[in-house]
Amino acid sequence: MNYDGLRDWLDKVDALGELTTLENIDWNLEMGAIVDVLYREHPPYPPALIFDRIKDHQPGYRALFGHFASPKRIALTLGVTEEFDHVLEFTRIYHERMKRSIPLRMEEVKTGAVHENVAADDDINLLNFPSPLLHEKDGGRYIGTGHLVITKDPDSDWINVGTYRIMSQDHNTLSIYIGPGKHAFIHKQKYFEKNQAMPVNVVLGSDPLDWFAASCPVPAGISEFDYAGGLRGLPTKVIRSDITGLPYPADAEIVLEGEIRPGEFKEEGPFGEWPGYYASPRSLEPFIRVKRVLHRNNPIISCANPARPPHTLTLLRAITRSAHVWEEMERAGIPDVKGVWSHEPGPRQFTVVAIKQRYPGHVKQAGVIASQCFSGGYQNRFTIVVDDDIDATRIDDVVWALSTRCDPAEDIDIQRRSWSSALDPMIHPDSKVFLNSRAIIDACRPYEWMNKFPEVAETSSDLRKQVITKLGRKFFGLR
Ligand SMILES: Cc1cc2nc3c(=O)[nH]c(=O)nc-3n(C[C@H](O)[C@H](O)[C@H](O)COP(=O)(O)O)c2cc1C
Ligand SMILES: [Mn+2]
Repeated sequence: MNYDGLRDWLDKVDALGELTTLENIDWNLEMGAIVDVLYREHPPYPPALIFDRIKDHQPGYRALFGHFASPKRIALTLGVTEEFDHVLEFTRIYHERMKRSIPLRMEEVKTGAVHENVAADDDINLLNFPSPLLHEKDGGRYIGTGHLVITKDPDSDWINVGTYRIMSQDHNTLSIYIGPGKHAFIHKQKYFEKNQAMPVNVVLGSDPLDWFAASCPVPAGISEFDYAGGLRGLPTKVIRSDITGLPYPADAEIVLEGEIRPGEFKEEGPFGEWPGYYASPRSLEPFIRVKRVLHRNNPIISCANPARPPHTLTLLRAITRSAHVWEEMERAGIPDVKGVWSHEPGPRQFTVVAIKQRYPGHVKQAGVIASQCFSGGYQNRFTIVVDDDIDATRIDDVVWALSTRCDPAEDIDIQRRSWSSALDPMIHPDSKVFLNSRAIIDACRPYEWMNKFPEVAETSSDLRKQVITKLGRKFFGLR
């Protein structure tokens, strides 16, 4: 293991030169604007940001942004020590790691640092934590944007951990938006069908690997805590709440224990979201009644700032979606997948798959699976299949393939009534049906006359080596 918990992780990120601390900043729009401008302007990998001495809040009560906005920080989190100099290479390493690691059952312990402070019932004041008002048109302060929501399937032992946005309401209630089809949504449906409240734990600040797992499309039935344990090579240490019966990590910064009751709603949103819009209007959503709060001394809340891309989540989303789609394609039996890249400005929505064509129809299979599988299906819009000489991460390469190996009349298929979401800006605000259409684009050389396809006019690899040797790698901007 590369690090031990969030605080050690922060020391290691600092040692990499990728941590900046800012003091005396206002939670009211200033934090959000600083993160937004930095993440849009700073090429290519901005630092992680810690805010301390936040206006109106106790010194030491901190907010962290940008955990996963550099390959080095993601590598630290995953314990990747292999050298890589290309983001697709890193994605392949993560994919291999995912395949090799078997989920490790979480391990129960009795106590942890999170018990340093406990407040129940009337002593609860969630407004003590420095949650930001992130965007100018947000409907409230979002305390949960980089957190864990822990729920249990009422019909089995499955403990799910997901990230679903949470807006502060008052001293002890929080609105939560869980999209249809998400695992906590399915749990909630089951409790509510029996007219029961759903117990829930919320963790605001955790080992970054736990959050990484919570934001990944881990298959139904597998706990993200166990998935994180598998990646870490050590089980996630959890404490079982005597209020909710649900686990929470022993090294959490802040834990909120509570429940969501059927038939109770409060207004939630709007919120600037990952597609880059205030996509869904203010609407009635369920809320969490918090019964007890646990926190470490000087707690750190973990935040994200989704907005017009690029933002704090775009690299994470691109890497995780790409690796999980890659895995699902292999599991579906698609041979010779050479690269998958869900492009940063449209993670999930714009996915490029590179294959080595082996048989007629291979391209279509690859495109349909990539655009409809669990990891790739949610709000997908364009899936482009390219030959393996195309670098799926390079937009100029992809546009070249589209422009020269795709005949729109023949090579674009449209799938209708597919899994979208309330955050899809193309769905009319009055619609309650979150379906979209999507294009699957074949930008490969036609299989049946591939050998007669014009030859690419580029320097051969022997001649390339020759000139690089002559003038040196530096001359060509190569490392
Ligand atoms: C910072 C962040 C915020 C997110 N917010 C939401 C949200 O508000 N609602 C939602 O349904 N999904 C949201 N997601 C996506 C889910 O966390 C993601 O799809 C995850 O895989 C869901 O877990 P599940 O598959 O166990 O449902 C968010 C993800 C991240 C990383
Ligand atoms: Mn899940």
